[in-house]
Amino acid sequence: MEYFKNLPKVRFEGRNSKNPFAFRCYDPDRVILGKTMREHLRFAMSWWHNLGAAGADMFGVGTADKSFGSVGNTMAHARAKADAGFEFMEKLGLEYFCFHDCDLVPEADDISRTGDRLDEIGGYISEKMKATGIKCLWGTANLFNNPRYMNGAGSSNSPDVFCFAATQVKKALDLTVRFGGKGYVFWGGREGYETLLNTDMKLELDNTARLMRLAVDYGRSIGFDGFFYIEPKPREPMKHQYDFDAATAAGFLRAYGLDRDFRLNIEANHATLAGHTFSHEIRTAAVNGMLGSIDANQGDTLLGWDTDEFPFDIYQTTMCMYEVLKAGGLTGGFNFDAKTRRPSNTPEDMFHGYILGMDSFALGLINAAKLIEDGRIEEFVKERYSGWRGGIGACIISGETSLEELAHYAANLGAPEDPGSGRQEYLERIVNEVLFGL
Ligand code: XUL
Ligand code: CO
Repeated sequence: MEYFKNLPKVRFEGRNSKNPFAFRCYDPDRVILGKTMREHLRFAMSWWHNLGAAGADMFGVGTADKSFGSVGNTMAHARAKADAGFEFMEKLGLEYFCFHDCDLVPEADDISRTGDRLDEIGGYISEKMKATGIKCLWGTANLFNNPRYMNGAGSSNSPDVFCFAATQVKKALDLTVRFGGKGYVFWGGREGYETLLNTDMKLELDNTARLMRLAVDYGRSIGFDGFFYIEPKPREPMKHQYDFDAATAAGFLRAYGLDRDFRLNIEANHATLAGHTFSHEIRTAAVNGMLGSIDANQGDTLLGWDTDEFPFDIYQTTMCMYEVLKAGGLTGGFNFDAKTRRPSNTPEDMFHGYILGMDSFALGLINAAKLIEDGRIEEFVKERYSGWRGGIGACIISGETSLEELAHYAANLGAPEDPGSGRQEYLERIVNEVLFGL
């Protein structure tokens, strides 16, 4: 059965195309800086938003029909979602998907029965993967929806709840390995707290790390050779999230000796909620040697929550790709953790969302490569720090000096050399020149 009947396979047609169901920038085979666009970008469909989210918010029920011709909360619906999902990915040329356990099947009352359902759908999806060549970018367990996680999962006050979380992680890892997935994500979900008055923060942090360590040990024992990822997020659902931002997550991973197995999955909307730019979070992950994967979306700075919009802001996609290219690429890919707006409620809108997102990142990649090839920005930064490549700067970097020696040096100088203008406006104009020929 065809689910998106009146919707065609989306192909690259170039900048002159007026066809709304064609890519104008995403040309998978085009080579940019030595790699094809498909290799640079490795786009993934998020099972939850695309096949699950019907637009419900706290003021109203869903507006989109995501039943795919069958009744919700049944295994028949789970299979219909898989069928529709693979048709969608094939039509869009998406080569990867990402999933939570609970996106794939309805949860049963008994967790072992949910596990059986996951095994069943796992077989169904594996067949489709074989038939289409579509791959799994990463898997994860939903440790935030079920009421048992109201006080956290790994960070719950209850060891029983911890064991339920462990059961879900084990099964989600089994599935990820079965799908040949190269990533496994921990997003903090309910790992955080509302008030210190009822919270043992140290125990909660230690236990969150314990769950991750157990996952690494189990994953490696069943042949998972990819990366684990933490996906930082500052707010929502808990007031204080333990994985606040990239710097916090990097410190956490080092403190608990998890940094060999983990990288970070940076999400644009989470970055802005943390009061950072998307590029800041990517750069922070990269300088910590932890840049892994990206959840590609966009927030709304006028709204204080995670709106998960399809990326549209070309400055953001450009500066994201600039950071990614300079960091040497991702271990993962670009997962569209994004959904259409509530009034965009038709199947066509699902296509428009992905076409917008994929073209926005493709253009970001093209622009970022131009910025790198232009070289003026990199050159400026290099020159700005040139003092560190010789003289006293090189001495400090080599560690062959002391505070006394530096104090003596400064006293003899009288005044430091003018550190020079930061030239922000000049650099911003270069960005505009490269983007728009301004
Ligand atoms: C929540 C979020 C999640 C993670 C996976 O804000 O981004 O969908 O990506 O659990
Ligand atoms: Co996400």
